[in-house]
Amino acid sequence: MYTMRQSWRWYGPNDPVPLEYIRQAGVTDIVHALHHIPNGEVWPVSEIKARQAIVAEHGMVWSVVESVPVHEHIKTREGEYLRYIENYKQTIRNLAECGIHTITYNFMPVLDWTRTNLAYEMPDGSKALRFERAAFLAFDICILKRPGAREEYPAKDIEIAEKRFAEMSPEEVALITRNMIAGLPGSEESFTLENFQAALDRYKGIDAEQLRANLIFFLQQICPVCDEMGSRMVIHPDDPPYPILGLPRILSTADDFRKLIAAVPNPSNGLNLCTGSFGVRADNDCPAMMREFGDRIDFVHLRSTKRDADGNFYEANLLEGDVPVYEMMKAMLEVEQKRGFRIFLRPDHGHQMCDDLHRKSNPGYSCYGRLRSLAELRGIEYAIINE
Ligand code: DNO
Repeated sequence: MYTMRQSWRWYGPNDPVPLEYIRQAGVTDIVHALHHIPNGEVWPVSEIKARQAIVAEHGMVWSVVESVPVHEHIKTREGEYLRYIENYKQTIRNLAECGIHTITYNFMPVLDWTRTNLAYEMPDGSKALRFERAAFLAFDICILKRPGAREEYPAKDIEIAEKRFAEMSPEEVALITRNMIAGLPGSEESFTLENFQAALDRYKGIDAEQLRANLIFFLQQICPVCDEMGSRMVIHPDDPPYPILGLPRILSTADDFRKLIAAVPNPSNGLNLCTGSFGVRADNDCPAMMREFGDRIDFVHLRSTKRDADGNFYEANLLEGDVPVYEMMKAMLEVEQKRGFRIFLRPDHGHQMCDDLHRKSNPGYSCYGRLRSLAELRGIEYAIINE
């Protein structure tokens, strides 16, 4: 019986949740990146090995990279993109030499994942991450004052933005601005309001089809190296899964991934099925995606979001959101038995709860909150395999 490989994201020696705790969560595999290496530069073998040794001292294995960041020049195909692609290939080779073969990345322009509120209080007193559409509109239209934004949105949205903005204190304006652009953990870029607009402007001539062509070009270069090394690139979906701030997004639905594998059929072209990101759209069926793309899914982020009719969503308790977690687990286990492969599974974006509320942790990457999710996932798996 193949079972999930229980994994956990560790940000490195400064992560407030140390490896000692992670081990006690029952985890076998660590998800990690060399965050101190600037985007676009090669990860040296010596640095990879040094980190592997620290993880090994704690009785676990560094198995998945999240992420080798894709330099903005590669996404826009300008400047030094060819050099960055060569560097990326070398990093893949170096990781393979160290025995690491699963590499997560994303192709979201400018920003990685985005939330307006990092401490949304739940009825039970725990705190969740939230995307509030009105606050987001207020940021785009009234705070950033993005050129063209007023013409893009319907009048009703402009009204919502203005009303929400009028209610905001200067502190709230500063907080939302920071949450939107200062870089959530794992997103390797961070901005000020001034240079943020300049970063958006670099995408002026790039629509979704152009961005997709740039991603395909990137994969056409990288995948042959991965195939040779027995490695796999698993793309993380857009979060939230639709265009924001006038930027194109191209990995938001099953159809987006179908297009990607039609263009680059190499076996190393894979998917990181993040149920919380895809699950924000009612038209995404995560268990069906698992069954359709299972051969290419080596890594899963399991979390559940809860959306409402106004376009807001928050990160719900795992079993109380919109994602059918039990169905997902069944689909994953079926795929594993068929493939004879154990998928890496990590809990994602836990609530801040219990002692998490009194310590600093990376937003979404609390200790107890993720422990709760992992325990629930383990229980579901245990029940299914013992049926
Ligand atoms: C958020 C994460 C993302 C993810 C990247 C992958 O919590 O899931 O930041 O790591 O998009 O490249």
